[in-house]
Amino acid sequence: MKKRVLRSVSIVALCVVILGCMLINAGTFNSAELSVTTPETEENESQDSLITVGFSQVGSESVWRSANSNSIKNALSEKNGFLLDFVNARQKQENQIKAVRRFISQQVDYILIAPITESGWDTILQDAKEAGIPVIIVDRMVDVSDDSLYTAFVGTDKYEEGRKAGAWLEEYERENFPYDEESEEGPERPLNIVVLKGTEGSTAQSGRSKGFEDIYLKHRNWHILAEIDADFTTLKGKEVMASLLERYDDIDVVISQNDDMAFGAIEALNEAGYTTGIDGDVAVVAFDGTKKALRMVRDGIINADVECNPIQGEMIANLINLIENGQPFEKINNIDELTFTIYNVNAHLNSRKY
Ligand code: GYE
Repeated sequence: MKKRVLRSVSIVALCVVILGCMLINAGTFNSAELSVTTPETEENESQDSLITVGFSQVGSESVWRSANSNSIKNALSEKNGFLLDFVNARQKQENQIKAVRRFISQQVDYILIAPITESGWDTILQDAKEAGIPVIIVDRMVDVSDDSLYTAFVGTDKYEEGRKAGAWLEEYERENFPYDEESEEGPERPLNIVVLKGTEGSTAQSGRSKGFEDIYLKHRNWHILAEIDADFTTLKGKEVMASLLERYDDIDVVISQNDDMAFGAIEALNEAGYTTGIDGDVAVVAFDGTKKALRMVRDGIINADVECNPIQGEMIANLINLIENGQPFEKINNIDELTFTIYNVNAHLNSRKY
């Protein structure tokens, strides 16, 4: 009997211990829950102090574009005080308009747009202005009736880049086909050019075309045989170059409005039996200055590469901080650039990150 009583007592005691443990566990669980809640709240609070930025990027059509996206994502990071909503427009303006409309309805603090083409922006920019949201145009420009529809621009001078390509070609001609009074050749010798254009209607296309054309018009013996849109991609660059080679067998120079199209064009030229670059059959001039292209300049496969600097994130972050603090800022911010040839490329190749 005593034994039974003892057993019951010990069972009760065991239950009490188990129950106690459960309660303690429950307590611990609660305090654990609490400790989870606290940082979350802190996170919300600290997120509230971040500057919210909606960014509509062109797409992912080129090496340049990836470098540009990474630069902006790194500079507009949470650790730098920003909350970035990055939207890839996949080369379609309608996607850009949709994204910007969403940014407006979410009342972000700033809107960044890298516009695919220049036209078609007035209405949506007017909406952003009425909502009181500053808009920073990145990389390419917009063509609007009223410049107050955007707050500032950060990018590069595409017209100047086009002129640099023309200036390089003038020098190339002087070095390779010196004027010979005896032989009727020299500047009279025709120089046949084909242009692989970037996305029609984008600043990168129109600026580079116009800049190059202004030099081109000074030379009676330069002939542009064809100018064709290859949308800034390697695939189209190759396709377009192959079709040009079916039509012309006397191309002296290919002007490719970015590196990626040049990679494709060089492949097509090689497959058709042509060599390129220094001492090659066809001279190649490209734009952007990506690492892969600079290696090809070093190896004498591309003659000249006009730099277009995609590292724009820091400049954008600085600009936003100036606006935030009510300090003066420049409306148009262009980044300085170089032209790479075999003579200077080695000094820049190692430090190139993209
Ligand atoms: O040259 C090209 C890209 O707008 C400057 O767009 C940019 C151009 C760049 O895809 O590679």
